[in-house]
Amino acid sequence: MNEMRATTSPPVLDIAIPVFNEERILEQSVRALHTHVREHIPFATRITIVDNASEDATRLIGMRLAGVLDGVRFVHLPEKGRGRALRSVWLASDARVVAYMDVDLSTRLESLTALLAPILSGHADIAIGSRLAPGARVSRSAGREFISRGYNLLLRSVLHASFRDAQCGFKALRADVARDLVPAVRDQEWFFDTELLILAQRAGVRIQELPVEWVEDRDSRVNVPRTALADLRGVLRLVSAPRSARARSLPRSARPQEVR
Ligand SMILES: Nc1nc2c(ncn2[C@@H]2O[C@H](COP(=O)(O)OP(=O)(O)O)[C@@H](O)[C@H]2O)c(=O)[nH]1
Ligand SMILES: [Mg+2]
Repeated sequence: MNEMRATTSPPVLDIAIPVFNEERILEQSVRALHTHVREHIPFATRITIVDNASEDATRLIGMRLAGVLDGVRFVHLPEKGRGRALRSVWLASDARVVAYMDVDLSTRLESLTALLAPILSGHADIAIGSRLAPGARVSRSAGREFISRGYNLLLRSVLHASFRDAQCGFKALRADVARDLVPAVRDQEWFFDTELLILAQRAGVRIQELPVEWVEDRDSRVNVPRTALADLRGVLRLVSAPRSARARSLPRSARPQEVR
């Protein structure tokens, strides 16, 4: 890991922005998030751009932004995988709450405060944006909508998922809960989110869904058929997870408490 800039005191919140070949929007998105955080988030917050093996100017832009924007750092990993990026940043973070959002800012930044509120107040351990919860307003292609609905229906029927949208790129959780759960998550790519949430649910961790306003950015890094197949394999693996793994006791950190 190559940290280009370190903040002096531990922040309360660390927001990871996973990026792969995002030279076109990286700068404007990070600047928009940086401004939003400065104006609306009343506690110390770090933004961590985390790049895996980008082949364009993402790395140069990310390093430059870390150099000029206070509280922004850049991390580079040699191997691809969005789950790998989140795992790496979250487990190494000294913040009390860790989060991530997609660089295309498909979810409105105005939702960030509402995402964090249940965690900071001690009412939830994980908060996730949801495009399929009542109240969500979503603009995306019919194909992605269909796949998303079908996939999440499968999670609810086969894995008894208590949440409606596993894959929204807008999530936050207590850092100690991340440290308990993330090492057990095997997938390092797109199934990472689903696996994390299913393990959390099985461990009795409290997950809260926030209906979001989502405007799809058609510029996507997702290979839909390949990712769908990997997701199905992941679901099968979790269905057949040994009983002992399913019955894992509540992590010490998952006990209700306020984040201070
Ligand atoms: N670090 C990292 N980020 C990735 C990787 N693949 C995709 N991303 C990022 O994950 C986020 C969501 O990707 P996107 O293509 O918008 O997904 P979609 O909205 O589901 O089509 C974006 O910020 C991407 O740059 C990867 O291998 N590593
Ligand atoms: Mg996107």
